[in-house]
Amino acid sequence: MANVVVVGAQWGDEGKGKVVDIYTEHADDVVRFQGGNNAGHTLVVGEEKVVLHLIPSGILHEGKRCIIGNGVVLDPEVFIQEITRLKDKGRLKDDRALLVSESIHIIMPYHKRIDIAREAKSGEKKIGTTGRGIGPTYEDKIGRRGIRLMDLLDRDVFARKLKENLEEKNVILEKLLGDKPFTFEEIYEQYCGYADILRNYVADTSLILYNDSKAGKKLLFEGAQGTLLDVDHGTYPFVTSSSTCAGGACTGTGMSPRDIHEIIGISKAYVTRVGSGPFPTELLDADGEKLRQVGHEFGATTGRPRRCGWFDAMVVRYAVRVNGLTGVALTKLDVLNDFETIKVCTGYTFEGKPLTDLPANLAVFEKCEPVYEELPGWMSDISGARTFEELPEKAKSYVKRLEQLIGCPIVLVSIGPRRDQTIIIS
Ligand code: 2SA
Ligand code: MG
Repeated sequence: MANVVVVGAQWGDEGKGKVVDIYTEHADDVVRFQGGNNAGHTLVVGEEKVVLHLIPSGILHEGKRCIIGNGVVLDPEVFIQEITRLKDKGRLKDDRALLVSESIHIIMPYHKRIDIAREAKSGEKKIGTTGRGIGPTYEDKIGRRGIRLMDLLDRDVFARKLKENLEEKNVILEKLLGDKPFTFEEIYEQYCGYADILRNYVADTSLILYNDSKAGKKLLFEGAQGTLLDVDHGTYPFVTSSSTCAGGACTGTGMSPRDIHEIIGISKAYVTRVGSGPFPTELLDADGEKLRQVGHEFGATTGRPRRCGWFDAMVVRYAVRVNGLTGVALTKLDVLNDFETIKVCTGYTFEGKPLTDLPANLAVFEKCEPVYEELPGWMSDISGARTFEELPEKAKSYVKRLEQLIGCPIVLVSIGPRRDQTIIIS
């Protein structure tokens, strides 16, 4: 295995954390390339449960280098909380095991306030954001007025940029959103304090990755959210504001596409989504509630109940295409243990006509009807299986059918939260 990108193949929360944790054993550097603390990776290491929002989960393995690339947006307060918690637990003994790009954009208090105020004002049309200031921070990045880590580390540059930004942000907050403005002082001193801690982690991460890769080290790129939440390729506007697809691993780190060798998509054996937007296979009945309860489908970041539905092969087939997936890891198969019949969406119809590919137009997507195929459930506990052969015939048939429908090999099946509850197929 060489350099690997792991991305979500659905709407996020596919169980990437666990799969990344497994792949980490073969990697030297673990890298995040987009998103921020809107992500939430829950990991179970032995008896210990660890939730990480910003720091790559590779940090739980000694001797790995963890990198937060330029494509991420960083909330210094959350970053400092996470390192403090890790250190309290005896982890992150060497500060240089964690490096942050000097070009990373910083989430400011006004970004969070604008995110929350805009959502509150949007009523029916709200996106259902995590309220972490992610969108407004990326807006400033693309609008060329963002504050990067290198700016924050220079007190004069930071003062100038903060003043310029506040002039505009306070107008937005007060006049447009009816919210409280910020004073320069309340942010400046606090953020200069954060800068003193961040200084220990800053690096030219693009150069480090290049040199590591050239030296034969293995890099693992850890995506957050999922393909259908990509700002370009997702269900816009019900998306996050970053490039969640495999291409984001290059723009978000400075690595060349030629240095990526494997792209693994993570997909649940069913589908979940948090926030608003189309979801053709959503179940609003007892089956949906059963998936939520059995699968513990509540957001790791906000605790919100996730919307649940049957596996949608249209969605994952699309993820195979736009990411160029070389393999799919299928997670949470065990959540389906107790269903007599399992439905799988093989295609959609729109106004009675069949569709073979996902519609780009949201108005069409919203009106798509799923076409289902029914498969028999295995009605037994599979969490003890350790090889594909040990799975019940009906569970094997389910996995094989999904593989056919998505047109990509399923290389791993996860049947429980623990590391050992994983079947590696190839
Ligand atoms: P934002 O905050 O601007 O990124 O929100 C925009 C949309 O993106 C969705 N989104 C997510 N969907 C699933 N999982 C996410 N991360 C957390 C987790 C979610 C949580 O990993 O558990 O705890 O609630 C995530 N992050 C963003 C969001 O719901 C909006 O639809
Ligand atoms: Mg998650």
